[in-house]
Amino acid sequence: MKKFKRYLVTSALPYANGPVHIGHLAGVYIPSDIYVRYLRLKGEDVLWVCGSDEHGVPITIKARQEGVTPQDIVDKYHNIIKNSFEELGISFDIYSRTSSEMHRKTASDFFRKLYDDGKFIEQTTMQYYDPEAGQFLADRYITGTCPHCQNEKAYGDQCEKCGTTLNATDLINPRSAITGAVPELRETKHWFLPLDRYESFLRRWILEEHKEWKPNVYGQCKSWLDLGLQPRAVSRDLDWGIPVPVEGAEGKVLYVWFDAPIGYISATKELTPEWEKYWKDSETKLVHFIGKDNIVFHCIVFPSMLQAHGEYILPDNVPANEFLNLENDKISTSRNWAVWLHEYLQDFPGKQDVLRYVLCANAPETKDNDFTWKDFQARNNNELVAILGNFVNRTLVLTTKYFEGKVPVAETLTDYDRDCLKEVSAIKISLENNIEHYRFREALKDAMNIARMGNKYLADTEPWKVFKENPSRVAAILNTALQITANLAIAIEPFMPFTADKLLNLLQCGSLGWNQLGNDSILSVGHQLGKPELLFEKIEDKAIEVQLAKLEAARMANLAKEVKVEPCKESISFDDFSRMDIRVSKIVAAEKVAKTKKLLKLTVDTGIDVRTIVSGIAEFFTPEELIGKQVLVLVNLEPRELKGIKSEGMILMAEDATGKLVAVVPEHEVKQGSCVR
Ligand code: B3M
Ligand code: ZN
Repeated sequence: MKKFKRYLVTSALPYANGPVHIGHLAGVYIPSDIYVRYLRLKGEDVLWVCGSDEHGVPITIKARQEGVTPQDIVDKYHNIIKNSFEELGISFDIYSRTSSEMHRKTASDFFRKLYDDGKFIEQTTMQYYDPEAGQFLADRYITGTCPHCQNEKAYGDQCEKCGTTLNATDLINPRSAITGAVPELRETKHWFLPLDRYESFLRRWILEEHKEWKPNVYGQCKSWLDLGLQPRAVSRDLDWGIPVPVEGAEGKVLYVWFDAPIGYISATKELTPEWEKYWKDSETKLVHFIGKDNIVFHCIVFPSMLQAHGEYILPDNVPANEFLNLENDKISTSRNWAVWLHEYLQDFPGKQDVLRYVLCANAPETKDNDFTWKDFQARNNNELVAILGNFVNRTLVLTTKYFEGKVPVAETLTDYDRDCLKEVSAIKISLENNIEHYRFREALKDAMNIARMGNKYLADTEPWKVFKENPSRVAAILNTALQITANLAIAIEPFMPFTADKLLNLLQCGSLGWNQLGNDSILSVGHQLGKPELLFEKIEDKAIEVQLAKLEAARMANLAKEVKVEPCKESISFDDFSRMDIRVSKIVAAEKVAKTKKLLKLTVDTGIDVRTIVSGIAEFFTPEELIGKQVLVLVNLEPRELKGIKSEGMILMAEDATGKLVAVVPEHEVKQGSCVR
């Protein structure tokens, strides 16, 4: 591996059209935070930049929906995102935004240089135009049916159902997302980056020189390159974005995917006057952390832009992750199927590291993965509490009990003691190797293995049994366990910085550098430790149920949105209505009709008589839960025979969002036989 002088790390700029959820965190921000914290602990020269992506059509659409300006939208979400990242301990060196003046200038100049150097082609093409709204319809402003999978809600740039990248003109039955109007084609001029000219460079650079990239990233690049690259428009007809900085480009802005990655450069400029060292010197290692839907932009489009510009370095790696699902379903902002970071922080105060831990342990590094609240609870209770917390607590409590919280002297160490301390050094090598190859789940396991080993060490040496006869042996054991604990504080810092801090505080230690990891005498004899305190607490079922109920509410709301309301029937006279005799009745007996799935035989007291009704509700009710229930019955419906049973009347039911039948019942008990009118 090439040795670099410094690092520049970037993380995908989140769109400022909604808050951040656990999918973003697991895919991009937690892994990059771990990586950067690790580099900092090692004393490397590293900058980490990020910021809000504030341009693009989704933001203007959201603004329209809410009746506010795009600036209002980005201001609102930029703040929510920025604050919640901070609270989770995501330690960017700068979190900027693409609506900043610095960015406008940087992106503008970048475009202008490519323009002046003749790197674009100008083309007049036919684009959809909404005659009612009086504007061209870019990307998500146009919806229609996907020609590949028939999804009726595909966008002008992409079908989210089958994942295909589309051109607006590919859509069947195109509609304007603004007015619903049928759009018409009109001529408009745009600037295109001819990606085909960079194909051979990209092939060499990625396919030959970066075979070490993750298989999911390498594979996606290869299939794009094998399909052949086309020129891509880098401007749009839109009134939100960075104006195209050339003559005759009124009403046109830079395409959001042209300006957004330049945001990495603008943010670095904002951060330090030495920004060029990080962007223009081949001794800088540039790493882009992104999600899989951004691969093409970071591996094909942006590198072509950088190459066209000529002054910039290219990324050394683009460790993209796959997607995280939530309770077996795709995370979706529009369906509110997500765990939102700012809500998590409210619901679980002080538990930042639990989320960081679970999302790293379960990160979608090689394939899509699933987050479930049960797993969240189990990992907290069985791993953080039972392994990490337990080891630290036992060590500190025993030291307090036997040695007044002072690091005891280890006069003689056994081979086993020494092996355990040595094992930390072995773990360190594995941990570093895993982080440097972007395998954060494995790296986290390594760190936790130190705690696992510590627990085993205490269980094997049983200091609580030995103390009476051999206190000096216990001193050696606890000295060893304390040295392991101090090492643990270093190893977990990149993953769980809050816990690492707490632990250092319990040990009454200042911060420890990465080079101390593997040191078997970090804590000197006689050093006074703090008062033992638990690092983690159990998460009870109740807290998990609250979260599951939230999701269930979202699921029901989505179903309700999908249910089509039947059109109104023809009107009837009052007489027609009065001919129906509906009575409040009580179900007094119920049983399944043999050999049927759907039918229940009900005995019903209508107040007039007691009769039999056969009802097709067996899938929704057990006989037991019906007995004693008051319902409404149409009593003068012509009797009919079902499975050989005479049925006299019908019970009134409504269908809920899931298609389940629910009984229509009086608000409180009324006399059987009361008329409904
Ligand atoms: N805002 C897309 C996304 O959040 C986009 C990333 C830009 S990175 C330069 O998925
Ligand atoms: Zn599709």
